[in-house]
Amino acid sequence: MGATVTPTTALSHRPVPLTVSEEVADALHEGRPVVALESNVITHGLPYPDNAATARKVEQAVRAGGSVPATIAVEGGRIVVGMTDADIERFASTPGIPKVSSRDLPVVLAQGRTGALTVASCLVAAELAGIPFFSSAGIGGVHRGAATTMDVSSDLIQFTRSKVAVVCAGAKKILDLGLTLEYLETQCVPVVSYRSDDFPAFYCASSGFRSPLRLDDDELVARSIENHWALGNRGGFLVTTPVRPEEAIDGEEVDAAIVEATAAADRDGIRGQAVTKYLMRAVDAATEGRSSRANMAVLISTAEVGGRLAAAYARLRA
Ligand code: PSU
Ligand code: MN
Repeated sequence: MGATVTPTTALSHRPVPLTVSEEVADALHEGRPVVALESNVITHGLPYPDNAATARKVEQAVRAGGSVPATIAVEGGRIVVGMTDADIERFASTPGIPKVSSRDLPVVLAQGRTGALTVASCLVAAELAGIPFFSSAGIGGVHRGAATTMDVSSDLIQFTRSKVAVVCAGAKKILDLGLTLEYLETQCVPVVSYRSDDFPAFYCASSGFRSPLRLDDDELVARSIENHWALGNRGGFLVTTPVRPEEAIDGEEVDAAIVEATAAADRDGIRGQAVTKYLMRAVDAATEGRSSRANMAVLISTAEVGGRLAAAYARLRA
């Protein structure tokens, strides 16, 4: 059972249908920390049953970090904040649930449909629900070859719009991480590496690029986020934490597979929303499942850091 709340934004005339689970609603009401989690990684990121098991472990990791998890999806035209275990199992095992990014959200809601939310659309939902923290492993970014394809993930654009702090393991290794960092700089999105020097690359500990900023102390991270919003910024704040060394993939090992997969995607005419899943599956096949095992591990370890940092932020505001 969940509480039904109907928030309005300045521009909307009719409230967005939003159901918040009782546990999440209670935590928010009492000022306890909550971490929002996406559902597209369940339906499109990993195969069944690994996706369901990982989603549950990600939620446990958020709890281990001291926060309440809120996995978010759209079900029958309502945004659901705080999916149940049964919801997660159903999303994980039902083929064909569509990937819903920010721009798809209004139509999917109007049609009363069901969908899995990406990082971008999850940030929209988190902000509506009043959740200031979100965690995922590899965010979307500027794709390799974007100079001709113009493929830039909506995740990056949404960081400039939603007041939600994002804890992640950098951006996906399949992307052009130099250009991704340039975009974030241009758009004034702070990028802080937590307890490391480098901007990580998802299941690889380093992208080969240093992070613009490093902080080692939870309270300093929390204060920086608070300052970002106190300064009047409308958008998000990126905190990165690298994959654990024992769970990492060697960058060079996976790079040849990525180059090959990117060329194959081009040959096969893969475009738009389908690109990311195609590339990830191709790299996984080439690495005999090593990349998805590392993907699962980094989702879990990142979620624990997200739980800790959200807790530090809640302590500041207590
Ligand atoms: N993180 C993962 N696996 C994924 C994704 C993230 O470990 O599949 C998904 C997220 O939902 C992210 C999306 O928002 O990939 C980015 O897709 P695109 O590049 O089409 O914007
Ligand atoms: Mn894209």
